[in-house]
Amino acid sequence: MTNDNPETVMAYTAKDFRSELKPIWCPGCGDYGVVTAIYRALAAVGRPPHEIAFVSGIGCSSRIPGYTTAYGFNTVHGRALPIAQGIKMANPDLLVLVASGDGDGFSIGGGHVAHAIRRNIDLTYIVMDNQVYGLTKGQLSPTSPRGAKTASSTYGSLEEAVNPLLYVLAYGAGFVAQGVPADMEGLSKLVEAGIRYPGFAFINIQSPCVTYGDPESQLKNQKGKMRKLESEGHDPTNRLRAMELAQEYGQTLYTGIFYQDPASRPTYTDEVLRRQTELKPEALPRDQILSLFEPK
Ligand SMILES: Cc1ncc(C[n+]2csc(CCOP(=O)(O)OP(=O)(O)O)c2C)c(N)n1
Ligand code: SF4
Repeated sequence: MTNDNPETVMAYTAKDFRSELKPIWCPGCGDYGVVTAIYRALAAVGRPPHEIAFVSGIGCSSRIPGYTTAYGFNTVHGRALPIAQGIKMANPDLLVLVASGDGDGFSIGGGHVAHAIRRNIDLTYIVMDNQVYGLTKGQLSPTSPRGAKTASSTYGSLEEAVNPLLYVLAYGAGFVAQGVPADMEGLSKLVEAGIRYPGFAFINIQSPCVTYGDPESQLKNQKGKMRKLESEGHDPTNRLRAMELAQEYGQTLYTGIFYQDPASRPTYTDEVLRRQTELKPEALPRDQILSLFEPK
């Protein structure tokens, strides 16, 4: 099953996906660029807002669903993925996007990532990785580099950072990419490619926190630092090479698609639907099942 529903692919502009809610991020926060890239990607994909569900956890970055015209669910810290999986399973035709921060996604919610990946649920998982807890005012996050001085590591972090790219590749994610808001064109295309990928797609976005983040990682420095995988001649179907490149996380700012599985594996939803048809040909159609729950 893919994210495209040809019956409802129409012409949209980025504006159609922008809600009336005005973002309250700090001026200069990378998340402004991320939401703009998402508007553009959704316009390119062409599904109407009412066919899209956008789920998030808690954090500055998790405000994103509210700034779009899609159905939104700002859930609880770290639990965006389980809820998004349930939404997708109950509504296989919905296009489901998930937004997290690095804390939301790889600290409190880290345990859920592996399971969403191994089930290959057709979700686009966007993590705004600013290497700090922004919303709670600048504590150490799982992707903060060793030595990072934050509100909760005044003398410098003693811990190694989690590598989100290597983590999802190790669990077998079929689509793994990294982008930066400073490269709006490139980031919009990555988000679009992630949405179009028929399975679990992960996009790590280095989205700087201007208030508590490392001054070196800010937007103005991103263009000079980024190295496009495409220009480096990387073959995105080579998973082992993708893992080698992913080891550079925190040192080299690679952008683009690290890995895209050329053979599209069946998603969990595909498998369930197939088994329902093959093993239970006598199963009731969905509307008849729902009618059983209606009050008499
Ligand atoms: C169960 C629970 N624990 C802790 C918190 C406090 N809390 C809210 S957001 C957050 C971390 C935010 O960091 P991140 O996920 O990286 O997102 P950012 O704000 O940087 O975008 C924490 C610890 C909470 N809301 N719920
Ligand atoms: S605290 Fe950081 S992450 Fe949160 S809105 Fe401000 S700049 Fe963005």
